[in-house]
Amino acid sequence: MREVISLHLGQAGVQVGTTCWELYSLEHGLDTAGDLLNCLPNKVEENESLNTRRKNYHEYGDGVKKFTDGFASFFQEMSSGNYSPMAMLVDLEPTVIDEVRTGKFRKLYNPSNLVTGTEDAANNFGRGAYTVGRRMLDHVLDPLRKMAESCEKLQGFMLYHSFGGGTGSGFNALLNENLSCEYPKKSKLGIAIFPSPTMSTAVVEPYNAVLNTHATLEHTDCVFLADNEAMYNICQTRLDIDSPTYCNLNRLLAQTVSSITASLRFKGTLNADFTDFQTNLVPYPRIHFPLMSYAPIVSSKRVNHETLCITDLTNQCFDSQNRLVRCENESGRYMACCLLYRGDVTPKDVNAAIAQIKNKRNVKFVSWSPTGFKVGINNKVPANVPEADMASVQKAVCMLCNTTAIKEAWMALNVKYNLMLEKKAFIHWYTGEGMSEQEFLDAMDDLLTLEQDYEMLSTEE
Ligand SMILES: Nc1nc2c(ncn2[C@@H]2O[C@H](COP(=O)(O)OP(=O)(O)OP(=O)(O)O)[C@@H](O)[C@H]2O)c(=O)[nH]1
Ligand SMILES: [Mg+2]
Repeated sequence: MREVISLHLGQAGVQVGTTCWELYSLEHGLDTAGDLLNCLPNKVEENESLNTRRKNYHEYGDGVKKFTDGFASFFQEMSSGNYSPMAMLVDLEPTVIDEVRTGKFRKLYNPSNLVTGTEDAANNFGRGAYTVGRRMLDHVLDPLRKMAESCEKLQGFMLYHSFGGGTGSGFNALLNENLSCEYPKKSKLGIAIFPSPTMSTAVVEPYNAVLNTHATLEHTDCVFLADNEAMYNICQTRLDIDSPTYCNLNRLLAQTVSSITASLRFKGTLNADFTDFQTNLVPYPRIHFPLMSYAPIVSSKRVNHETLCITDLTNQCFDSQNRLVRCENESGRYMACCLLYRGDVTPKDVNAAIAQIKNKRNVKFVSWSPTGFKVGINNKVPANVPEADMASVQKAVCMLCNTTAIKEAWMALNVKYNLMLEKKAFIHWYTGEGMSEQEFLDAMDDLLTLEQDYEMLSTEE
């Protein structure tokens, strides 16, 4: 068994995370308290009885119960016989996690894995990484160590967080550094909310995002990016939601993340594991920020008017409208591309779809990675929460692509950062928490280099 520990940091990390776990519970047939339900959500699986499922999950050898299914890489069995997410929810302030403690899924989570402090990082990387965050660190590392020790063979960590929040940026940086020390061989994958080009909840988001990226660039292996503006637009235009809320955005993101983790949670014909993602998606250690796309994104109202064949779904993933990060740079070049299919999908259909993509003029790969496709197929049909915005479908695809088009997003971020830094605006909040101006300058240089790296990769013949 190869376990994955999920770490959900700050408001965005926790809220995106709990939305993912709601979906995972449904996919694996668990109720809100983590008890195995009698039936799975999808009709095709109705004939799989509870006993068969228990048997599939467990194997009794020498009187010892062992898991045989990927399910156990994400869920842990409790002494009550119920299952609990192998996850920690962490926030420097209590209100967001208190909602989990009192909400519908309060029995799902192990209370010792819900960690809160008393004052948040106030949108300040410095508070998250140095002052307030540091005081909180041991309260997180202790239960984490316990969880890690209970693993048969820990595969790595998934960190969910925003780039813009003080906890999401600063505490993420601090934790990354500590994880690298304590678990140097374990992979770290991120699911991060990137600051949107025009929507923002705090003026200092660019500072936090750049400081976080600088601090974690050498610690983290791969970070999948989503931005709220892109997801907001998708919800409005594709799912007919007039004023999307975080809940709507998080459901869209959770569905995508679920496709990424499906290959880790379920057996499959062509599965991709943690190392596969990295090997295929990260050509150079620093160039580790793939974009996510998903298809089909369609409301129940419209689903009957759509063709959902594999070729169409694959094509939709290459449409910038289906990307969870806004960057429409058509001159961008693909360096690597993972296509993760779910449901009723055959390798033959996939090969045909990819052959067609290769002939498309607007899908350009860099010359040194001409056919970089990695394919995953998982037969589990996507599930849907009862009040979902998206229609229930029998197949779906998530694309993770490392494209130079992302340099646009970094450029926009760097411009905002540099403008504020030139005027030394808001810097006193950070120096007040013990940070030096030099750290701001180092971060600026590092991110400019990153931008140039992407630029170079996109023009290289
Ligand atoms: N998609 C999504 N984005 C969120 C959510 N909550 C906050 N954000 C975004 O996250 C950024 C702000 O960071 P938060 O996660 O709220 O901050 P935090 O990590 O709790 O840090 P502090 O509150 O400063 O301690 C902004 O860009 C918000 O738009 C959420 O539930 N979903
Ligand atoms: Mg917060």
